[in-house]
Amino acid sequence: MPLRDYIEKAKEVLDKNWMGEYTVPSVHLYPHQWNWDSGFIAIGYSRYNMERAVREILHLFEAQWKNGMLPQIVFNKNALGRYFPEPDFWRTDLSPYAPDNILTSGITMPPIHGYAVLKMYENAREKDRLIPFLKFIYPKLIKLHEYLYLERNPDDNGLIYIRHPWESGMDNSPMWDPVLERIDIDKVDIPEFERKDNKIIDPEQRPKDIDYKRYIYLVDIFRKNRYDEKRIFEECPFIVIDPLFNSILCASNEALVQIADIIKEDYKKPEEWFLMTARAVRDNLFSSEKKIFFAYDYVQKELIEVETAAGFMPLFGGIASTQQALKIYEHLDSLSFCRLGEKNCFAIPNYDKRKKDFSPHNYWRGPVWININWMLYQGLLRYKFKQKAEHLEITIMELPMRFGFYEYFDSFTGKGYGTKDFSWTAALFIDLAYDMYEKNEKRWETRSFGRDVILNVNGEHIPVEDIEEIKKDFFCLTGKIIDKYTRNGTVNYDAIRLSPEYKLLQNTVSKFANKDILRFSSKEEEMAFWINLYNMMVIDAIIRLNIQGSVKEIEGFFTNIKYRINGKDYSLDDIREILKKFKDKRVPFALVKGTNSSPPLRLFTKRNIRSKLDSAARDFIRSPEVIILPEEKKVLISELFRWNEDYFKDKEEIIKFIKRYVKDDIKKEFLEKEDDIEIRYLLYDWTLNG
Ligand code: 2M8
Repeated sequence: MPLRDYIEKAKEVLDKNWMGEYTVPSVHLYPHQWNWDSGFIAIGYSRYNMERAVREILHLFEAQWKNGMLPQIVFNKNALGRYFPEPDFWRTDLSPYAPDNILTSGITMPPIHGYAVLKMYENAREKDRLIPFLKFIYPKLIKLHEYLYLERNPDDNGLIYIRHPWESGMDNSPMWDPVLERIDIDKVDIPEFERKDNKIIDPEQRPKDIDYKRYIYLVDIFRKNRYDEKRIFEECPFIVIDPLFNSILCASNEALVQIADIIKEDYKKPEEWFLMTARAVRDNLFSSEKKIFFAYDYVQKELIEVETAAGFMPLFGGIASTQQALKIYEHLDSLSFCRLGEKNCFAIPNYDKRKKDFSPHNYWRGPVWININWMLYQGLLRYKFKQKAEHLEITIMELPMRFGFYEYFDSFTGKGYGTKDFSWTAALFIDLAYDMYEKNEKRWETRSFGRDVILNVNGEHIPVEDIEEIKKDFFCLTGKIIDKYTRNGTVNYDAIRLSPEYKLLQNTVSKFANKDILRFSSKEEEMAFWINLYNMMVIDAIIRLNIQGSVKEIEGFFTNIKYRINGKDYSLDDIREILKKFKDKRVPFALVKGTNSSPPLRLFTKRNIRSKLDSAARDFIRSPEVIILPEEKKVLISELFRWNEDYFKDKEEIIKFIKRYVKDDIKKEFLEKEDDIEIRYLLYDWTLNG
């Protein structure tokens, strides 16, 4: 299905959740308007329906409290009774600040709105038409931030606290465990209540009852104190400084500076706020040893040393110093949070997946969330971690494409959890998909040589040498380069460029130009030679042509870039043609194209070729490039299959081949028995694998 059709599907989700003035996160589970959800949703709308984006934000700000607080939930009076807790429980009417005639909860959420409004402006085709909206909303955004800096900034240093896990948006994050566990539910009074969420969604995927008891205990403190911030601050056991909340605040402060500039307002205030909070987060929440930012428990006066995705969010807020960014990147791109090229690992899970209490399916305790990944994607771009950013971009688009617009996803299998048809998943998918459309053509600035480029001819006189020796050198250097400079599918092109092995390899391949090296003692040797040659030629071309982002930068990469062998020139496509004569379906999975979607590099020799081809095919079939979904009667596969029609003539051949390498019994049985399987192709990630 083309990308355009998925965009339509995402729009259908938003249409379904659109209530006329705002969008609910999900009709069944969350039937009201939510604070930060609306920010993300407005970003999605601004790509194709600016009027809705504007109305979404306006409706939320109509419910802004008189003290500036923007509530977590704006309740729909006609949908009461389906969610817990609702206004009868919150009793915000006890506060002098609650808005008149509008029902809300009594807490706030991460202030993404300044950032979202700027994005709307950036996405607007007719920018001038958005100016009145910017002028109207700007003072309200300032008022929201003012509330945070006045009421939630106890040390006056810009570190803003939250007073409920729901305010973090990451409700049952393991980050909050140590703080919540101090509330001894047997010793405190907890009002009676009845949950609704776990009747709609499998309780295994939701917070536990004990969590809810503590959530409710906190709400009870708020209402008893009539939402008076000072009194709550004295009594509340949950006062924490969250790196996610503060990073989002910084991103919005920065956006407010820009908005002020656009509408010609003074931007001193948001600028000062940005600098103050950024500095305080840098100085107080960073752990150089653990390579991450932590939350701070204001009551215990200590860092909460629990590693979650929130700890990378200072990339999004533009807070991290360059050194801090490099440090946290090491942690972000590691086995704890899915490393580039790691098998069966999607995007960035919300919690360190190597921890014992990591859960792949429970809410904020492990699964992948699209909004968090979307913000991390922006942060990675900002700090120029380009390869990871582009890989993340594709993965977070693929999750909903492959599995549906779910609330959260399993980072090992990609399966969707929580509610279906979730608004911010759809909205942020739209945002990325529109970007992808715009970028696709001009994604990589292409260069064309308009002629063949022969890589291995440098005009030097090559002395006569034994052909077998040359070939031996070639195999040996290929092995060394793969061993030393590649790891889990990632190639360190810069290190290869400077390495002695690469110099020798260049020298060796230049000897091919006028030597008859195409004489082989066996079919195995010939196959291994061509496969290695293909893979090394890709590396050589990437380095010599100084390719930065993708082989797509070079027009005719596969047809015009060539090696000369004994006077005849061979392009990568020519080599692929030659390899076809062996009629071995595993070959396409041994060839590397220098992309993130390529299989990892391997050395092939006449001795190991049979087993290596087998492991290449097996690893590919068991990687995220092939997804088998028995419940949906679908198999999602890499475009590689489509490009190798000579090997795979029809669906039956593809299925038969995949079946050979599938481990899981249920999937195997499905492939054997089901005759109505739908094949779909995945996005191919052309980003350079290095
Ligand atoms: C979830 O939180 C609400 C409470 O705010 C809930 O569990 O009932 C969180 O995922 C939160 O981040 C999100 O804004 C909200 C609505 O999507 O649901």
